Amino acid sequence: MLRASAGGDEGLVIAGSLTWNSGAIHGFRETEKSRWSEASRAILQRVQAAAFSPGQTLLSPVHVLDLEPRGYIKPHVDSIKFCGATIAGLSLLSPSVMRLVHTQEPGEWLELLLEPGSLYVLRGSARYDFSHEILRDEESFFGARRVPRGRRISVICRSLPEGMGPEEPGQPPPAC
Ligand SMILES: O=C(O)CCC(=O)C(=O)O
Repeated sequence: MLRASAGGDEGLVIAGSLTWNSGAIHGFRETEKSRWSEASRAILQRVQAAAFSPGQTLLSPVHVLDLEPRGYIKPHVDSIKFCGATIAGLSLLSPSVMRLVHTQEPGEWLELLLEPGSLYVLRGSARYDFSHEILRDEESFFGARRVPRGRRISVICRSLPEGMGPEEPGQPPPAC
């Protein structure tokens, strides 16, 4: 895990990668954030209520990924060592296209148009049997519709891997 910070807990930081998706992401900065303003915390609570069941424990802190306009994410399945059964991502700023491809049946695929402010949830088969990726600008089409890529920020909540002890069960991230 490569870590460096600018601006302490508030800063977006590194040009490296956190452990669960090492090498998959290009043209990005990222950070893990555990302290949020009250307004942001209220949004995170809505995300968590929509995406996770009450019994699930969330990984804390929350992953924030800042993709530059030319940045992209190669197909990958998040490691079960670092991520549990649910991944929920809030997309901000630029629209983008997420493609899911079945890892055993590459002919089985689908694409999601991620508008700013939209939430996607990967669980069940989508979480474990399909890779996910964010298309680079040149390939960024949703059907026939061109989806030009600008800077995109995503806020990603994950459940804890099964068998890992809860850090703060059921608790949303603390406010700043
Ligand atoms: O930016 C996103 O919404 C997806 C991030 C992702 O693929 C990951 O962190 O595994």
